[in-house]
Amino acid sequence: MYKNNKDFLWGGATSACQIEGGYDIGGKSLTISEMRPFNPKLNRKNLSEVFAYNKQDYIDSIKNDKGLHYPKRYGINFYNNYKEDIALFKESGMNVFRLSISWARFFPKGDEENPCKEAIEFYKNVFTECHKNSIEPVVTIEHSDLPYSIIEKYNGWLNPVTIKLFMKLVKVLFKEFNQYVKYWMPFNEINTVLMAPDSGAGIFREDFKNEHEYLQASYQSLHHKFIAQAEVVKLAHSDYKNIHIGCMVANISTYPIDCNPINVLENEKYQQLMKYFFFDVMAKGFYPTYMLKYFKNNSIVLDISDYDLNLLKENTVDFISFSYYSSGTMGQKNEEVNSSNLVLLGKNPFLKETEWGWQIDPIGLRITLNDLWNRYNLPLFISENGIGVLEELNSDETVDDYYRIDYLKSHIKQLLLAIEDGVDLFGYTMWTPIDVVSASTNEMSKRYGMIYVDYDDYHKGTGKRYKKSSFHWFKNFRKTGKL
Ligand code: BGP
Repeated sequence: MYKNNKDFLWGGATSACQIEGGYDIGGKSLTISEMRPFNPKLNRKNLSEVFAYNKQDYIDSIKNDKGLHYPKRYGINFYNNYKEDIALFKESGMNVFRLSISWARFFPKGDEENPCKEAIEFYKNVFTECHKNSIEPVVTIEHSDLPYSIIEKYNGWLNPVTIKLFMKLVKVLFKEFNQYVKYWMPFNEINTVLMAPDSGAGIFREDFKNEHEYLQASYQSLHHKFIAQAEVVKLAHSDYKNIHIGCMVANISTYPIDCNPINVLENEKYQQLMKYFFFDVMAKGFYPTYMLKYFKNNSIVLDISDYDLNLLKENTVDFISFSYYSSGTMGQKNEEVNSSNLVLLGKNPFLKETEWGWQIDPIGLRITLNDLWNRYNLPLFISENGIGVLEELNSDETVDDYYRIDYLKSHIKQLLLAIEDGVDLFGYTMWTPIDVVSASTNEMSKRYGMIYVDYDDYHKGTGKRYKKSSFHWFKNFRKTGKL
């Protein structure tokens, strides 16, 4: 179904809370991501600082924001600017735009009887605009933006009631938008529940007696997300045969630091826990043996019913999607660097790294594609790939982002080689077509886009859009097929 090259989806990805703004329009409530302030003193390379918020910080952000700035409430004002942005996407040659909807726009309290009309109208307009510009919208349903009302009232994803609230949202989305959107991903980077349980699941360390309880609650919340994911597949397969459901996992790629079997084994175990587990449950439909062993060895007891096991088995995904930014190494006596915004991994002497310490590894993308295709035999979609850099607009209103061109070019080259290897890949969305607020550090100045947006970390600026060199490069690539 996906093999025809002219139908290959080439484009870019974003998320609602990083672009939309309009945080209180149409009765919208706050989401967990919109409650994290920008901290100018943050050490960008230190992940523990990046994630150093506690429950009280979030609560304070509603009642008393102490003059702090919350960049995700403003995004890049896509809410009002979507027509111009989508026109620019078309001009760049994009034929796919991955975006997410904001749950808190549809059900601000989480459990209302009916959805807000403004939300339905807004996304209908956005999807219509995409189609007018020959762009296929691909939609993520929850992208790190659980409504805080659901956390406050129900304890987020730890409570199985949240599955019901989520399905209520999904029913509205499928009913209203199934004619506009063919490809859906229920969750962005579902594995972030374990690495950032606050934004991934809406649970906070302070609410648990110890680390063990916190970890167990994280796995239980993850299980509820797996169930919700399977319920979405079930609904689509029974009532909406025209749509396809994919899973989305933050791909954590690691190599053993050397060929010492001890390190090779350590790497294999790490890959099971941090990567294969998630794909296995959603693509194969069961909890793998290595995970059951892990739970047993760590005294983690989960509430999983026979209904759940059957649901997972019967409702596996139609395609697999993942984000890919970098890779790292595993093994003993290894110097640690950031590898993406989620985990610390070992340094690889063969790779260069970005300003944030993310190691750049295009060949790793080809390895990952081959690995996932051979393991699951499901169509693949690369839903995020890109480079974050501090950039300023030149006096002639351009940005010469040759490093981004290099990054994208080298990764696209490897994905084309993977297709030659026989991998069934049907789409690639770079992160991002346009500058957005950074997910982890909340900075605007960490820029990923082919289009520069004139806002600073405090949302000061004109909001005007400017084409970077990468925009022209991508446009030419789409026109000529030449990298
Ligand atoms: C992924 C998220 C995105 C995105 C990207 C870059 O984990 O799905 O939302 O922002 O990482 O991360 P950051 O913005 O932290 O540099």
